[in-house]
Amino acid sequence: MSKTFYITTPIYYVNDVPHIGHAYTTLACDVMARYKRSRGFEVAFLTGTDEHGQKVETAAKANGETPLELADRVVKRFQALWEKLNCSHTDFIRTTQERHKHTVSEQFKTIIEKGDIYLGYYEDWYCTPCETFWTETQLIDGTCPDCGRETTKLKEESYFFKMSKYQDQLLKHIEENPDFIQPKTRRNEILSFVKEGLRDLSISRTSFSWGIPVPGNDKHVLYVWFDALTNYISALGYPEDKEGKFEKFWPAIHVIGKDILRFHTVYWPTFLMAAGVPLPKKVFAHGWWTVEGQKMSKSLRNVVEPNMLIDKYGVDAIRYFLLREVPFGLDGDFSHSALINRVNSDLANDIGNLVSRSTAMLGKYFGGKLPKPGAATDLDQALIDLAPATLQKVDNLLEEMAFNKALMAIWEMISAGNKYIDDTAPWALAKDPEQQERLATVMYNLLESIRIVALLVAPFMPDTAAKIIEILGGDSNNLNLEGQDQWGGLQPGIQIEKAKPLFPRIEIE
Ligand code: ME8
Repeated sequence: MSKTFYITTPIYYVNDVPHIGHAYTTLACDVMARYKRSRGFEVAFLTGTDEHGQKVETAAKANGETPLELADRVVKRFQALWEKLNCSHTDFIRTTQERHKHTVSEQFKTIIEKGDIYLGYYEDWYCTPCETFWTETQLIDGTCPDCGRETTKLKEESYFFKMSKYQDQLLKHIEENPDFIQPKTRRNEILSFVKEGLRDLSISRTSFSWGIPVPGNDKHVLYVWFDALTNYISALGYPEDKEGKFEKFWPAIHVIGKDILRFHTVYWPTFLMAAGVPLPKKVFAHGWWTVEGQKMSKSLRNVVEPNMLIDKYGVDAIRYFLLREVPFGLDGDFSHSALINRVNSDLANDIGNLVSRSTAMLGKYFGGKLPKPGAATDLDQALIDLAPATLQKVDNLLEEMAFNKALMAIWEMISAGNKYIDDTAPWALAKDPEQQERLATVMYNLLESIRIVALLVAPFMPDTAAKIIEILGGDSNNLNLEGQDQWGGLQPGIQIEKAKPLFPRIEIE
């Protein structure tokens, strides 16, 4: 049976332009997608845009354009950023696409035919920016408990989804599948939310029109979350599944920010239960980035613009920093000084120096021709054994999406390489004619450990990995671990050029 892997980002609202938070989620998914490919999986990696709803309608009106004009304009910015960030998604879904609208309508029809959707009246406090209804008791001083903004009382005819009916089934699922919601703190949060009791959910609106019409009653448009969440299966061609993608890839792993946890772990699973669709494998909610200690917001004018960062520091530096700096799942703070420190110490110093020192010495002592290694001493064996141990560690850590720990494990191998140089002192061996075989062994081991490091960092820093593999005379189009992760991949006799610095040091302005 072929190994498959399906990972998704949230679909981003088009009323905002992409910022570092969006880039973070997409990047995390990209690393997982690349890693799984590297391990021989067939990967579906989905991202896209959420284009319906009152927020988008309002933003478009304010700009004097139609909602679709706004969406068409902003979607390009997301697509361009993902390209610039080197994201390897296999599909990009827009909720205004026919394929999506079709699946959403079918999903509604299935659930209403089952008797789990009914028509009623809705009266509650509505927060337009969050597209969420709140009960009187949930409000904080009359404002939205999530964003603190004004809410308004709305009464409208609405279709309701019988979410309450699925409370026990959902609770059971979460309890029986400890990995379903990650990290653990988020799981506990949702467990207590569900235990408090689920209300039926209003899933249609009559107060605006920018959305997917309710099948059979076009006075109503579907609630934006009923619409948006369905993207994860509409992209696979559900329900007809003409191309067999649903059969092949579902269920997915959803990566989201902590802000949209409830939608993904309560609403979405209960919709799926009602429709008779298996639940996602896992929902991982990561933390939020603040900027220099403050919440990112347009009004504070501190929104970190990823394009600018990539232009200034390079794409791999950004990719590395975002996943190395903060444990995935916790909140983190973005600052230029932290970024510069990481680039200078981890990239310019650690990995950069390892590659440039090693290739320079090979040039100096062997004219760049990789020698054949002799017998391994204990010191050599320790470096050689570190490779399978690190590979195993990284496999396990990435299974848990512990990106920062996986990078730390790789960096232990990089540090071991640098220490190996200091311990073996090739410059001293070079002076001693009796030590030429020893020097050959040292040089071979060093370069071979760099080859494995390059394959390990490839999902995080694909350009850098490709550069290193090219320097080592390999095929930079094949950065797969599968079939290449055994010690001894470099063939003695190949010619290796001295590497140019991979990451120039950044001087602090
Ligand atoms: O919620 N730090 O879209 P959205 C980290 N359309 N991540 C952040 C962040 C920050 N400061 N700010 C945003 C929506 N994010 C819906 C999703 S899915 C069916 C529908 C990331 O454009 C994080 O992943 O508001 C968050 O979940 C997402 O952007 C919200 O994007």
